[in-house]
Amino acid sequence: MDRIFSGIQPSGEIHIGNYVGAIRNWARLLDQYECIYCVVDYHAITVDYEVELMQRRILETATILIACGLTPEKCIVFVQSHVPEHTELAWIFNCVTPIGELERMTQFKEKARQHRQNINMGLLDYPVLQAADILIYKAGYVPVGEDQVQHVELCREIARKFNARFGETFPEPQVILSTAPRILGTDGQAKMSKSMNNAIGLLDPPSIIWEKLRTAATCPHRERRYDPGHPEHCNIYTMHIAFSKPDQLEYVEKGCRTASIGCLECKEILSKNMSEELIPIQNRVKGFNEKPEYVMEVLTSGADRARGIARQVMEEVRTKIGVKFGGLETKS
Ligand code: AQP
Repeated sequence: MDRIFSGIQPSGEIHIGNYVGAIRNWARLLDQYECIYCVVDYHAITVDYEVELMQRRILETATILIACGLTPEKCIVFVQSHVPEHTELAWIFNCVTPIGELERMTQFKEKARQHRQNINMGLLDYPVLQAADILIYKAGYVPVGEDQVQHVELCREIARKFNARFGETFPEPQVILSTAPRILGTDGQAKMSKSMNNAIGLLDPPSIIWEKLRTAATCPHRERRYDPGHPEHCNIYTMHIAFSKPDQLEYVEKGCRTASIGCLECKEILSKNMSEELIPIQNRVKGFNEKPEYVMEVLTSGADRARGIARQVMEEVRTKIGVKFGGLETKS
């Protein structure tokens, strides 16, 4: 079975962009691949964060993954910092990665703009650690949202450079995109993001979902109720693609183009479908919150299983780069 790796940062409340762009897709791939999913806490410390909140965020994120169906019977779920081989391999990858490649990453430029007071080395190095996350498991596939495609391309380049310098070791992983790889925020402008005030939370109750959708931006070309709209330019329609069944999708698409339905009706249908899909997940999260020891156990055994693979790959890497004392005795 081919292997998949993907990760999510415990950097805030998980939102429906994370869900339809990544997590739901991860669950759909469980039967076809050997899957390894990770809460990437070391990535989340590249921007300012509240230390007291971090542990709760890690547990909340892991709980959501398990509630979305990523159970230990079907995949490995663990926390990045519990497997130190990730950061060890990242150091080695640093030594084959040109700085210029990192400086041109769109996410780095955006984050550097957002966090001018804290443009640290980790922010620049983020994609190298991400490449190590993927390649320490020799994963062939990486299911992510569209915003991460550039990083996976760099991961492939890092694999190529390492292989060219030290011999064939790593695969060049391919991206797997979901059917909704880019959800914009409720502002209809920027990508929906944990760190922006534009997200619909995966744990939002129906009343909050409706309130956020009711006031969310729609097709920018449809100024009045009787103007025909352009669903392909409307973030609400993109969310319909993610949450609505084909017949309803057709109804809102035609209704929008012909102005036979208004944006409010379109949003009501979406709000209902979204809540219907999220409520069972929210109920499972509530159940897991009552037994946090179960989630901790899943993460502990997940880290053990992940480490079993990561240790072997690091041994191979140390040998290939010439630092391993293969059979040589050290003088005391
Ligand atoms: N708006 C989105 N639409 C589709 N997919 C998305 N993803 C994130 N936002 C959207 C995908 O979710 C996975 C986990 O993302 P992440 O937590 O590792 O980091 P991110 O992409 O930086 O997510 P955020 O929400 O924007 O977090 P912050 O604000 O902390 O930077 C990834 O596969 C991502 O593509």
